[in-house]
Amino acid sequence: MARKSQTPMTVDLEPVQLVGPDGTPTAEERYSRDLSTETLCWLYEMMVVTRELDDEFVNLQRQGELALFTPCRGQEAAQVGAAACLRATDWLFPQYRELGVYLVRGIPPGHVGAAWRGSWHGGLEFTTKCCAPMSVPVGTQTLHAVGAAMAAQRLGEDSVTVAFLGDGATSEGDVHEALNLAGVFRVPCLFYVQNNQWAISTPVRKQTAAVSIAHKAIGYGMPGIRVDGNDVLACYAVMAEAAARARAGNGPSLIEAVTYRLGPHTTADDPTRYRDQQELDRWLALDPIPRFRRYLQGLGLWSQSLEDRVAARSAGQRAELRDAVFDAPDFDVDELFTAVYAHITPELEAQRRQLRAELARTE
Ligand SMILES: Cc1ncc(C[n+]2csc(CCOP(=O)(O)OP(=O)(O)O)c2C)c(N)n1
Ligand SMILES: [Mg+2]
Repeated sequence: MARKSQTPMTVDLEPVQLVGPDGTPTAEERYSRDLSTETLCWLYEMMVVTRELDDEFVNLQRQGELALFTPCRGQEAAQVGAAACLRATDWLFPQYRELGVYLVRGIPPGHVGAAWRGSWHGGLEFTTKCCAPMSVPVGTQTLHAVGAAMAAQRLGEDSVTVAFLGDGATSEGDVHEALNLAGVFRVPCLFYVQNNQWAISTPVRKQTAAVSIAHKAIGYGMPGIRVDGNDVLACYAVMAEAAARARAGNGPSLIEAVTYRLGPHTTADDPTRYRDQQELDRWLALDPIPRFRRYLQGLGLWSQSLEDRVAARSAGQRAELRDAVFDAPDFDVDELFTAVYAHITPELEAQRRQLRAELARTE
């Protein structure tokens, strides 16, 4: 028997766009562009800082200081816009490419660096900011996000959780289970898919036979929204609306931010082997940062002093990251065991003793 649902049975294929590629406001009227001057300038600053730090992470990896890195170049608007409208107590469940999200949440870049250096697990510093550690096993974080949302629901909190995932992750069984569970229990979880067109070398057209990723929402009984992932204001507005819906007890949403990964999948990847320059050029013309700068210029909010301030902040953050990575303290192996439960279990205590004994033999 079909269940009555208030969920719309259609999804608009045209992504929500508030600022066009030329930086002028679009005719879209369903969402507001009304943010304070301070917030608008801060969104710009966060996107630039994200890009600058992203470059620094790549440099550090090339210099042998980091094991690997997953650049987010091109996805700054999708990440900054989505994270910026949330509350500090809304739990985030990232995949591994969400540098802009970490920065908006106030996670120090050095802690992200420590995780990629492998010198320290990095997890604890993420969790103090209500952000789960990065998830390299693709899609598994969506189940954690739903579990946390169920907990918030049962505790009567009005917080939401966000699962950040990629287009490739939507093919994982875990993601189906997470979406289904969230839909059935109407939990306050937002599924935020950054469709960056590629899952390593697999293009999105080979990822799904659905009309779009957002269209899958219909099958899970939740709203599906496509948004221009290179338009920071649109990402902000769509996410804010979905978060308000979830907070009011009206269940989950599936948001597809249509964007592009301008760089390689990781520092170990060479994208020229599977995609052509013409495609890259098309997306370079849609770069989210110059677009938003033009928008601020149109409003009379851009100034050389804003640009100088942003450049100074970026340079400071880059230096801070380098210092943190170079001076990272040696990993305290005890944390492998003590950071798992509030009180260490007898099994973990036995493992800790065994590892200490082995280390003592090799020293
Ligand atoms: C369960 C699992 N299967 C395969 C991999 C290998 N893998 C790493 S990243 C990736 C592509 C994921 O693509 P997408 O979800 O679109 O995220 P993006 O890297 O584009 O941000 C794959 C298949 C993995 N890490 N985990
Ligand atoms: Mg992808």
